[in-house]
Amino acid sequence: MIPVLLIGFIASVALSAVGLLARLANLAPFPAEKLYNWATYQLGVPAMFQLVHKIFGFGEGGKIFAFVGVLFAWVGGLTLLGLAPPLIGGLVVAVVSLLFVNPIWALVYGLLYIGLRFALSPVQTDPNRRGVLNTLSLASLGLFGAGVAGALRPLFTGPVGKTNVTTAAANSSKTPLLEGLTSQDDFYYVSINNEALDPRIAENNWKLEVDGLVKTPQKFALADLKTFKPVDLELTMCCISNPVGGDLIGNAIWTGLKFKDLMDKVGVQPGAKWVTWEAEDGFYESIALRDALEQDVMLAYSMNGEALNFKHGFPLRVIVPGRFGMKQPRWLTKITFTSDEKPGYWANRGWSKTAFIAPLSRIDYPTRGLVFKPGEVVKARGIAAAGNKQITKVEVSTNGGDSWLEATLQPKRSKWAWTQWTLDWKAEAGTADLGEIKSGRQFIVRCYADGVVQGSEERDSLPEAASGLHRLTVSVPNKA
Ligand SMILES: Nc1nc2c(c(=O)[nH]1)N[C@H]1C(S)=C(S)[C@@H](COP(=O)(O)O)O[C@H]1N2
Ligand SMILES: [Mo]
Repeated sequence: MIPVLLIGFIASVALSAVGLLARLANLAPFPAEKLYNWATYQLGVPAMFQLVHKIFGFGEGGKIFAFVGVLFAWVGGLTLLGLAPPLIGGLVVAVVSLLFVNPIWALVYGLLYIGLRFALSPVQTDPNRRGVLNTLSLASLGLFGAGVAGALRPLFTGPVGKTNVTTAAANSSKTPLLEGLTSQDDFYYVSINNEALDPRIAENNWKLEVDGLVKTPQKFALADLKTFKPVDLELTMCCISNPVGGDLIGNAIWTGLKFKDLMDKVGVQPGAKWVTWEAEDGFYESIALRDALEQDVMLAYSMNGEALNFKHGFPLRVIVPGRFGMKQPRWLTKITFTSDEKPGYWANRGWSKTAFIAPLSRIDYPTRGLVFKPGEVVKARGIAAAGNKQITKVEVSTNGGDSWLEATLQPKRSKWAWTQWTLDWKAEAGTADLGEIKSGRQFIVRCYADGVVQGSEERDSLPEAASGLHRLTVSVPNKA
């Protein structure tokens, strides 16, 4: 028994290693990857995606939907027809569902699975099969429970995060957002905590403490902070770990007070050179006082006219224009003025200390793999951002970089906001041989920041943010 297992284990490790080496040396494709591509195709994922895309217009989300939907349909179908052990089916569904951070999906798929089970399974009388069916029911029930719990959670979180905002730019949640803004619900989320463990601060129990090299250390309730003159700032926030073309980036109008106004109130002493921010979850960051003043740092309590929700930092977060998200603590509890620097949570773990946003650009449409007819007009669009530099031009290539077309830039409302770009391209059959997709067209985008072209060198996000150009391939089949 043991030797067989051991041999199997050694064999699979060796096979994987050989496969990986061959792949790294560009000798042969990694078998697992090949298998994945083949299976994806055979199971009908691309067809399902095209359908989802046509009906709902989803891009990346549609792919996940198609992949998981198809997987579940197969797993569920095979299981219920008695062609695969229900335990395996149930486990696959459970694991894939839980991989979705949003438990609502677990509910949706749980229901689907239960529905399929009843629709497809004939009345079982064979006692041997009853055991497996029970396992299946238990798995479905577990999923269903997780989904219900997730769906009900907002009911128990209370109204604490929903205070009103007073500024003119405030949008009620019913008013559609201005073009180019990301809603609080859609805004990306990154945290050192598990989301369930993020702080949920009650307004009554919270005060912002300001001390260190100041004349009068003070504590401010949220209501006190709202007596300062409110300012609105439209600003794009991005995580330093955002991959090229990734979606850990969003743009919102932040409302709060100027950090400078708070400084004037507490009276900063001459020896103060650094500001340290501390947050409820133990996160901390710092910035040179000079930079904090130059760069219009603010303390925000609202986002697109709504109070910050728990996820995005209720009651107060720091906004540091031009820097990555890691410089902008949420759930702020304490500000200390010091003579020395206290490097931040992520800086202490090898990430950039200054975290300036480097020029980046992204293609939002078309998404990878879309199919166009020759002559069809493709309305390409995307975003570009460069922190404290200005986007002066965006160029798009539809032929893998052989030539570049200039995109149209949308007017911006704020120098700290991303620039949206558009480009109409009349689809032509591809000429480049891009492996699998013979008539593929490779789209690439690049931006210019203060007149300088974005670097194309490819680099991972640690420690200074990812670099490289966003590229993706669509297909334009030749007329038959
Ligand atoms: N207190 C606290 N603030 C934090 C973090 C955190 O984990 N804890 N993460 C930072 C990082 S790395 C990013 S990218 C942004 C993300 O903010 P968002 O989730 O509201 O988009 O918050 C920053 N502020
Ligand atoms: Mo981040």
